[in-house]
Amino acid sequence: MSSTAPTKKQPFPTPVEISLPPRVTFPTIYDETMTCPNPMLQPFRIANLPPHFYYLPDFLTPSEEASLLQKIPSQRWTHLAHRRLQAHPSTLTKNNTLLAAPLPVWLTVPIINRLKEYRIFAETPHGEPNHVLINEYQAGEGIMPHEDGGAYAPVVATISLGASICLDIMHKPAHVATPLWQPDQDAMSESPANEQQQQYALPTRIVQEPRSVLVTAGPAYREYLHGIQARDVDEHLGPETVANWDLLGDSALIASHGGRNVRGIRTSLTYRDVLKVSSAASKVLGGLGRR
Ligand SMILES: O=C(O)CCC(=O)C(=O)O
Repeated sequence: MSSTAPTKKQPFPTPVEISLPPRVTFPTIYDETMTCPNPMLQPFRIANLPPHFYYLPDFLTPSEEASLLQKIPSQRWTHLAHRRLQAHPSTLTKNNTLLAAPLPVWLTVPIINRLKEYRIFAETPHGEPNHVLINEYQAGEGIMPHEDGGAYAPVVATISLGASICLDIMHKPAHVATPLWQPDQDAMSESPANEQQQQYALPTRIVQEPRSVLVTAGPAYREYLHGIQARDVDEHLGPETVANWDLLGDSALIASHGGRNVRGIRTSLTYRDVLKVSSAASKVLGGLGRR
């Protein structure tokens, strides 16, 4: 016979337990110095930008790209004035917490393992992305310059699908000419701060080709703004005006069009590691169908 001990009634709502993983240090492979201790990423560093911007062309195959585009659920879009978006597994709560839930398989295979091969999220608290924001831009649409903020570990991997687009990188408006990264102190004393800054001609542009991934981490994540101009054509693209020109998979294609990129429908998948994850809130709110 089973024992039926009386249970104490719990007050509702259940207290929200935020589980922070044991490793909460920020990445050291993406520190303030110019060096890249990750040999997997070193060949892909955008040399004429501050650390740590990496551009990997052909991260996906054309059939993987087609399959991903076909699997994006059509009923989940939120329509904004100049783009539409959807978040997986869900949007964050008002206090930037992710309700614990797995990413759908179509967003993880083969991408997460490939990101792991390059050790891109190796030092973030969860060791892999737990959140994907999908943005879709028609030609003529864009996103205002912004930073991604403190809800996430300072590493983002942006996969581009469908068409090429230019991402603008710029200083924050309150930028003062204080070097944000220094190889060593001697170099600093020999060179005025503004000279150090001029080593990187900002604002600049990164071309994101379909099937590429752009990794933005550490100082690159924290200290700069990124945005996409709402335009139909990106013009004057070449080695002098595009920071990642040498890393592009097909710069000859752009050159053959006279340095012009006629925009098409471009979809981005931004993979991030949300710091605060709540299992308890997930049980309570997840059942209410939050997405
Ligand atoms: O679509 C992109 O490449 C940029 C997206 C972005 O900046 C964001 O989701 O915060």
